[in-house]
Amino acid sequence: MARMSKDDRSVLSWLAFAAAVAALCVAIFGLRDNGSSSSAGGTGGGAGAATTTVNVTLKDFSFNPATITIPTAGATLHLMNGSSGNVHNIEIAQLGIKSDPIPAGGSLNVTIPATPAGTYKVICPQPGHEGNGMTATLVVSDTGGSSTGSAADSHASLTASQMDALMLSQAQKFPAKTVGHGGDLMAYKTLADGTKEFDIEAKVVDWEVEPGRVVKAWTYNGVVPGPEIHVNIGDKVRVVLTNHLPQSTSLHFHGIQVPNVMDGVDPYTETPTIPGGTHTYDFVAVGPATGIYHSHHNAEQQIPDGMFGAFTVGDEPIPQVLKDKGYTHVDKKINLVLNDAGVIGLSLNGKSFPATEPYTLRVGQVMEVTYMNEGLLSHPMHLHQPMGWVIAKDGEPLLTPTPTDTILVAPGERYTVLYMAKIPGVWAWHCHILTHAETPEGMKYMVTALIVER
Ligand SMILES: [Cu+2]
Repeated sequence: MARMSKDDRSVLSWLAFAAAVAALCVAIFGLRDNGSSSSAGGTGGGAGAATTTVNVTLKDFSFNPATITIPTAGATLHLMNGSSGNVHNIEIAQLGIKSDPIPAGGSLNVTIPATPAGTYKVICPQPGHEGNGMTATLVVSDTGGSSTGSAADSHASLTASQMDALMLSQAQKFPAKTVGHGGDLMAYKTLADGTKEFDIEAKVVDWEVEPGRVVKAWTYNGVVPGPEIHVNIGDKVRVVLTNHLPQSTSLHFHGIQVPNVMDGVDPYTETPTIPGGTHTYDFVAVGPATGIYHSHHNAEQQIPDGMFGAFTVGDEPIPQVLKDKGYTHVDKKINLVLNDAGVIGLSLNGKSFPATEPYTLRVGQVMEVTYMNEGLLSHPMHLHQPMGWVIAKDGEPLLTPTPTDTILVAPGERYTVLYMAKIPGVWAWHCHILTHAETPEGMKYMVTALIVER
């Protein structure tokens, strides 16, 4: 399959990309709520009654303010969930405080009793949210005054030109070099009877998600995503899993037709593969299919932390109606695996902007992209300018292709889209949940670019 060449990284025009940045022109801070504190009424409250109320907004994935200051006498936290769709809540483990889950748009009061002066860690205990940075600090002090603004709040006082400078600096880092590249084709051994054997080692490695942010990723063969397994329709396939993790695991072939006993769902279809153990999966490839191999054991941790990779069988056919429009062949094929949780967090193919990978096409060339969502949230993926045509859903060829410039990809879904490059330039390509794409410091997370050359 055509993969990105080294040249793709060298042709970026920064000015053009800055223009693409400007073209995003989104107002993502309309919802920003300045954390404020105010004294509630209650002057008649008895000793120890909280008379201070601090407003705290829970967002995807941060607290505002990020430093919550209250007096030792205690306080009421007025929690507001400012997310567009996620449940959040608050946990201060050292104080034994955990709120009920708050739906998007909802609010809740939590009372913090009289507490010794000190610093306490605040998190959102929803799976993956802490790993995505949803933490804050509770400062209990009688000298600190009211809640201080978070780092994010300080951007409200940035001048326009200061913010522009930060954004330009961030854009110029793209594509940033990081150690490790996932999703390349996996090599295989051919056995005497023609079976293609793929050997997979599940192991924890250091993984650089963005420059300087190195996490303990749970991986297949040491990369995120795991290498792509690609076979032809009718191939005999053997996958040998060796588990070097500190937990048991199992390997499921999501969207790939296999006998039940090869489905990788312990403890139903097999016993778990224990640390140090191996498990062999054998089946004949049915296709075309566009799937994912991933863990099916403690999946809420193992998958977001990195245990996923593309599994493709054959090629998705180009519908005749698109051939008639000039989409006669595919020049470049890529998978974009989406993630938003665990230690990896918001990312495309295991990397977060500016470490994401740009892709290059010449005018008239056709790129086949398969979006695969292995995260916990849905992501509307938007490629500027080139209109795409969806040719397969979850690997099943569509009878009639449908146009798209923004496609909502739910967890577990795969969409295969053909894009034809038409107008030269650097075109931004990102998740359109704006908190997954842009910050006061510029682009971040699920953002990359398509570079169209003449
Ligand atoms: Cu998103």
